[in-house]
Amino acid sequence: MPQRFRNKTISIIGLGYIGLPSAAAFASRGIRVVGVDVNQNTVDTINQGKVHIVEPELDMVVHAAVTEGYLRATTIPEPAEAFLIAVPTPFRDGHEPDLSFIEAASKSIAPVLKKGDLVILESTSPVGTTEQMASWLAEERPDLSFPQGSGENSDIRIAHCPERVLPGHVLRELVQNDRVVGGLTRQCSDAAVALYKIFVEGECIVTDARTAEMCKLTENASRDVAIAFANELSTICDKLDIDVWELIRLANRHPRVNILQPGPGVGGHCIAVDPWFIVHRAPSESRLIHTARIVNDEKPQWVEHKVVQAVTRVIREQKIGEHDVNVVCLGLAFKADIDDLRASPALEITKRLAMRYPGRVTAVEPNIDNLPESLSSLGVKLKEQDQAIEEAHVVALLVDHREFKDKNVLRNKDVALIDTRGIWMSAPRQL
Ligand code: SAJ
Repeated sequence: MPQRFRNKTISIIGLGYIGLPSAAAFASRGIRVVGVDVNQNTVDTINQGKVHIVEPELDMVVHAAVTEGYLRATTIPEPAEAFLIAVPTPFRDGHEPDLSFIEAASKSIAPVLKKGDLVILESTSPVGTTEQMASWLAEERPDLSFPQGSGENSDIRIAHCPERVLPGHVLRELVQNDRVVGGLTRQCSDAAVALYKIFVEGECIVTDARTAEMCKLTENASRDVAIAFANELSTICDKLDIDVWELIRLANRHPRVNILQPGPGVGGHCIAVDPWFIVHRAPSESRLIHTARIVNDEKPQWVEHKVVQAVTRVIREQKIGEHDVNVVCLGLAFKADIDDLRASPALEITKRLAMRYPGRVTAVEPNIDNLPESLSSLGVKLKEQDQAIEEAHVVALLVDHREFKDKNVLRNKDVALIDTRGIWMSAPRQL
């Protein structure tokens, strides 16, 4: 372990999908960690050695860290030598970045800051936010000096180091991924690198704070644009009666082509959000990034339209009433093999269909036990795959969960299929 943080305390502000795994990673290396969260339930759960989020192996690591006394949670910040801010950065109406959580977190740690401390912003942030955070801290603590005023001689070191981990693989990626570290000065970066080296095995690459902010936004915007290309291809191919999955497989045989997979839209709290932070700061220049957001955001509506067409066809061909048609949505999560329904296109499509066909929509989601209120209140039922398919007239395959990939239960069944993930290509009817 680097000498600099031996026997020191690290405080993580925000114990969510990034903060809690990071806290656990430091604590599991024998570092004293104080986790801070505004939610008392979260704090109580962690102090009992339990977790409030689903992430493979996190429960074990947190349990060990708490039992061995390295990790403790609280609602009120305490003095520490390094503070790591990992709070949400959503957007408001009009896709304007909402920095209020970062502002509140900065102001909450300001009273306990002391000379020599390091503050790192991990939250994905629009360009300029680290400098903004430094100003908030300086306003609260005029008795301390900060890099924006005192350069390398400042009392407090400040850096941005965006998280880049993939949900479902967080503990492994936290350790193995390279980290981009952008200090407000070189010594700020060096202090941050020394901190991350406690558990990061990937390379810590130093740049300035603005480039580090833009780097994270660029990574997610790049993926969003690539997915938008695949989604656009899927609607073009539908119109031209071409199998988009075969097309992409063939095009990807070219040594310099690597097209991603179409889906029902882009979900989660990262890829569908972060590109807007670029668009907001440089609207006239971000034409491609902006358009990709629109293409991906409109895909759920397109899928809904395909389901409606299928229902109409079934009614006509099977001579049944609209009130007798059973629509089954396979998958609700925002991507495969997770239980996270946040900002999920599959959830949005299921809701839209439930409003259109009240009482006729069934959901299958192997990773949850109960439907969210937003669906149960619309009369959606949650069923096992086999039973739901047995009663189905129209099936919308929305998430490529392993349970669906493993077993194509539609074989030999006369149902209309809208396969948004292209995993049941041999199904009897492809719309
Ligand atoms: N998706 C497709 N087609 C694809 C790939 C993804 O439709 O070919 C969809 C998924 O189904 C999902 C959405 O995109 O709805 C996002 O999923 P994802 O797996 O691409 O990304 P996230 O949101 O789980 O995590 C991303 C990652 N960023 C990149 O891969 C550049 C992760 O490394 C980041 O740390 C994370 O965002 C974050 O926190 O910003």
